[in-house]
Amino acid sequence: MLPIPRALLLAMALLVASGPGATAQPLPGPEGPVLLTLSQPGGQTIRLDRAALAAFPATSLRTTTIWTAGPQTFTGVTLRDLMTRIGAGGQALRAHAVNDYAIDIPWSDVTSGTALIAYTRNGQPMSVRDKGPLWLVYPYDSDPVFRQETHHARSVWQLDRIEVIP
Ligand SMILES: Nc1nc2c(c(=O)[nH]1)N[C@H]1C(S)=C(S)[C@@H](COP(=O)(O)O)O[C@H]1N2
Ligand SMILES: [Mo]
Repeated sequence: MLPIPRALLLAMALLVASGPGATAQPLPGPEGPVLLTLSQPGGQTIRLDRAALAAFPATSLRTTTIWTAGPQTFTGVTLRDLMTRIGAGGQALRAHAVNDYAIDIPWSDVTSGTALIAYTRNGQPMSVRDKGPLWLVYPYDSDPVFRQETHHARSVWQLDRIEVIP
């Protein structure tokens, strides 16, 4: 067998790594408590701790909600940024909460970038008692559509698991 130069092997490995699934790169495993588990049919199950969530592009959203008093600043990662990063696609997402509440979120809420997985509210991490540590929120003040029952039902607090529905 002919020896293959190391540099060529490295170049080949890089090509594979940046190939067609360039957005679906492996994420580092969790070191802290897992806040969110993502599962996709036929794909890997991804467990994200706070550090992994904070490593995604952060989005902030200022809005009032029916559950809080006065304008709130939520910071987190949009479903769009998260799904793009893991290379996931489907019809919907099924979002589960620690209390076994679950609801389907149509993919249009992913692509629109309006659904935010918030990990802080007014700059502070949210306790489970305070609807955390993750709360799926929408820009309620920006459009009456977000102030209807449909989007209230999608506003899952104590979010802990998301399943991609193909
Ligand atoms: N974790 C969790 N999030 C949830 C729910 C729930 O039971 N658990 N109910 C949803 C529904 S159906 C609606 S309409 C609103 C209800 O908010 P309310 O209980 O303040 O009326 O929250 C949504 N988010
Ligand atoms: Mo509801």
